Amino acid sequence: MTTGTIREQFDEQGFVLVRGLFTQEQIADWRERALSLCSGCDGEQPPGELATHGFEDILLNEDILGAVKQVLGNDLIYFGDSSLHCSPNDRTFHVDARGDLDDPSCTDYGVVRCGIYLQDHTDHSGGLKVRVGSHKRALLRPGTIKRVLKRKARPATLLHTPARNLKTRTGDFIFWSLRTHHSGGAVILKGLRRLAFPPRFDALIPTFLRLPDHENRLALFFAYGAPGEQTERYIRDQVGRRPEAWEASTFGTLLSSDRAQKLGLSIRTDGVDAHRSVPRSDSRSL
Ligand SMILES: O=C(O)CCC(=O)C(=O)O
Repeated sequence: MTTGTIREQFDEQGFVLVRGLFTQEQIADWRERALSLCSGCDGEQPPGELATHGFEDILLNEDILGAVKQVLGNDLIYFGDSSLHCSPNDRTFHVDARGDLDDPSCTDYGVVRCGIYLQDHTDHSGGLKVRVGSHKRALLRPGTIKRVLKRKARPATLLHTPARNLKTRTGDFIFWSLRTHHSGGAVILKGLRRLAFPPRFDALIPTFLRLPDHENRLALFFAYGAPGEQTERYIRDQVGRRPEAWEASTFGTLLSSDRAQKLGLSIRTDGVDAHRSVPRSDSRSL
């Protein structure tokens, strides 16, 4: 995929799907490691971010960073927001932008989530569902209605866009705006694979009508931000959440600063620092 199409796809759709960015060997290796980390977690995420679990090469992967830079610009920040999912999230459309006070119809958002699904989701349900173009819309809820009534966002931001199941193959890479409405656990119908319903409706579709789920549905998620107020607000919000995840994270030492710096990636350890009683000498903002 060329630079132009990455940026265009993101602007139009709120997500980018890059086919075949990784080899089958890479995926098999990551999947084996993920399976062993997930065994004994009872479907929960193992605490700690991805570098802590030995996936630092993914966070520093030049192809991934190159694609994300087409959208966020050349300076990226990794602040420890990443995880291994051992099962899909609840089926519901949600957004992950935090403290987002700007009108989505006329502003960009500076943080993206990247996803690598470690199994096929063309012949299996359980992948990602998005509302196409919803990064320019707001989720319908009291706060966003109030913002429209106060004329801080345009009424059209409350209109929903169509749902689509992103049928990823092993080796594909996806990233999306944290404003994009999305859900895990997408159900693909047998025989009518292009149809996509809202997540709550998916939950009602009988098993015999849907493509099967994988027994172990594993996915890696990680976020990068562009320097700016939106990223700062997001980091401040995340630092206050999930203390056990921060306590288990050691990415400040694992992600070599020189290597990250050469790739245009700043490492921020605000979250780890806030949840450690003794300040760490190796914590830094590069
Ligand atoms: O589990 C998935 O496929 C979606 C993950 C998700 O909702 C998220 O990362 O916010």
